[in-house]
Amino acid sequence: TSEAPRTPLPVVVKGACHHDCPDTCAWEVTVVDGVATRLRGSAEHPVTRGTLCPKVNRFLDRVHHPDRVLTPLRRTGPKGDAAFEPISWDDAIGEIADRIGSLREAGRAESILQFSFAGTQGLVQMGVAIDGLFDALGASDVHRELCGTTSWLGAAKVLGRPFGVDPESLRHSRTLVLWGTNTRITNRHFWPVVEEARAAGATIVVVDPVRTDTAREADVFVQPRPGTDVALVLGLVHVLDRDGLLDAQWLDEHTTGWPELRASATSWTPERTAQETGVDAAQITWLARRMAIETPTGVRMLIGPEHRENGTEIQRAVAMLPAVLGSWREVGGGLARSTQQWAFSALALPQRRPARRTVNMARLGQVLTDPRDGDPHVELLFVHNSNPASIVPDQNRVIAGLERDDLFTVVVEQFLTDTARYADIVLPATTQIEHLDLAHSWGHLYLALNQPAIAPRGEALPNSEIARRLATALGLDDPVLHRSDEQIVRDLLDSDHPFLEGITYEVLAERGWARLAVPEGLRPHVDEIHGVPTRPMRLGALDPARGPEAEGSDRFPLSLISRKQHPKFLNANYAAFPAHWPSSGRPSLQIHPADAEHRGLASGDF
Ligand SMILES: Nc1nc2c(c(=O)[nH]1)N[C@H]1C(S)=C(S)[C@@H](COP(=O)(O)OP(=O)(O)OC[C@H]3O[C@@H](n4cnc5c(=O)[nH]c(N)nc54)[C@H](O)[C@@H]3O)O[C@H]1N2
Ligand SMILES: Nc1nc2c(c(=O)[nH]1)N[C@H]1C(S)=C(S)[C@@H](COP(=O)(O)OP(=O)(O)OC[C@H]3O[C@@H](n4cnc5c(=O)[nH]c(N)nc54)[C@H](O)[C@@H]3O)O[C@H]1N2
Ligand code: SF4
Ligand SMILES: [Mo]
Repeated sequence: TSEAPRTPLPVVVKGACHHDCPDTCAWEVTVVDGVATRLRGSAEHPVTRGTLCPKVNRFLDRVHHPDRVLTPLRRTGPKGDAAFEPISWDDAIGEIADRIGSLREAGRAESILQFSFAGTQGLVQMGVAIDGLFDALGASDVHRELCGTTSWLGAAKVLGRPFGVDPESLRHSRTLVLWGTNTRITNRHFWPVVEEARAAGATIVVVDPVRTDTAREADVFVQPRPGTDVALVLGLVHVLDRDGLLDAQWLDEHTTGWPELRASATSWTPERTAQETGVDAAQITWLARRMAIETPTGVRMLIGPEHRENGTEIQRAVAMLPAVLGSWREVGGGLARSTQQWAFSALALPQRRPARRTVNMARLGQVLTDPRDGDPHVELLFVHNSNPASIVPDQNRVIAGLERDDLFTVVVEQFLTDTARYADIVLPATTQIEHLDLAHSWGHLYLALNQPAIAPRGEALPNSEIARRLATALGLDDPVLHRSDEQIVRDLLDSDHPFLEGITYEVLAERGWARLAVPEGLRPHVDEIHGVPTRPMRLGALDPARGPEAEGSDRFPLSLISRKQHPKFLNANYAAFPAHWPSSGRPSLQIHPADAEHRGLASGDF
């Protein structure tokens, strides 16, 4: 199963989308004579339901795009100019291994930094294989924390290990609040669940500072000022308490910190909350009552508000609402957030050897440009699965770092991205239909086996194979570093956790995907989850302060919302493909007419 088929008769190969997207669609690739002729969403998969999305419908064009990097490349011009010559794999691996080897010998292994994120979320190609190599080298490691960690921390402060409810269970909600998430664009395979709930009588509420595509389809749209969500939660708690809508016994048995939360909400009358948030006082009262009375009440949140200065506190506040209300008691109630905890608690993920130095990926620009930042200074940067010149904050500084003459940069990529243009060596990476992987999801409870449908194009190699070749060149012979991709997947599944009951490599290879064996109706943070303590939920005083970005601040009079708004982009992917561009053909900024007018800006200016 780990070889791509090559027969004249059409063969259907099962796989799954690699993108950092909560939907993790299961797909089927039709292959004729080694050529992929068709890609479609699995019709049987309960979340994919036979469709992919506008980003990935043309994925085969991406695989066969003339701009694919298909051989190793060595830089021949100034950094950033994308002037390269093709070289052989032996030369590329040899040169990188020499550089790594001499830094190791000089006792400067920590001046090697691997930088990667979630270009593919497949566990083998995202990290397991390459992490093993860099752990063995004792190199500096990257905290892959640009997405979801702020949100995780906020939720974890309340929930401990923040298992959310299965998003599919929200079809039973009667009140469904999509809080700071743009489902129609970012999590489109969850939308049918929303519609099922609505058809069964649910009211769909969207809480977002922007009237998004999702807000337009809601029954009720609540539009707070950016970052004022903590005040909004305080206002809701105030009404719930004032109107006697809370269950003292539930609070007593399942939570701690209610007295402190209650005290912090005392002054947040609907009127005061309205002043702070811009949401109508009557709507605040309505929402609180609705969430308490028309149950089950489900709250859906991904990561939108985590980009705010007070992002952790916002997530913490929103995570408190279902706890205060006791929504977790009912199937269809509770907080539905990233489901990653479910899969991660079950799979046999390898133990990471603690790296001696760990770099916060958001600080890459600082780390590369300031010799006093971290010791030793980074001399070798190995990028895979990421495009830091585009996705890391403080872009000018990141680029200044990538321009450093004394930095040796390797980029493993499918395309000459903004980052790859600065590389000393570019290594050609396979795409998802050219390699094997195990896909878990942060938006549902299914695992999928992605089997290679076609042979690698040109000389492209999977990240895992690159790690094995480097290990060989560096004389690292620990068998763990030389496991095949299939063996890595088998090892990941080799766990006696009950959620993996009945899920074997063979079952996945045959069916393509399987639902984690999580019992139907299991209520996280109410029921026991295999010995993981998830109770009591921790309430406490909430802090509505918004930090320096608060409105009216002299330093930051405006609040930037950098949301995901293009139906055909996925983070930095596809920006080089005109067929994926917005109709205007260039990036745009939406600004409130009042803010625009007083700066002399009008629609269409650029
Ligand atoms: N088409 C498309 N889909 C994607 C992606 C993509 O790039 N394009 N990226 C994928 C990835 S990596 C991720 S992490 C997910 C993210 O999925 P989401 O979290 O759903 O997406 P975002 O657009 O980051 O944020 C959602 C909403 O949060 C709102 N928001 C911002 N600040 C605040 C605030 O202070 N309070 C409240 N209540 N709302 C606020 C924004 O206006 C936005 O509408 O999407 C995934 N799906
Ligand atoms: N300005 C801005 N910055 C952002 C965000 C934003 O919305 N706006 N969103 C933030 C969020 S939520 C996230 S998740 C991050 C995303 O940050 P990243 O994970 O870095 O972004 P992606 O664009 O998803 O993927 C990066 C690269 O991975 C490559 N890739 C895909 N598959 C493979 C593979 O198998 N092997 C190798 N070697 N490479 C592969 C793709 O070609 C792509 O260029 O960005 C964050 N930063
Ligand atoms: S990007 Fe998301 S919605 Fe599109 S095919 Fe991949 S997993 Fe599905
Ligand atoms: Mo993300």
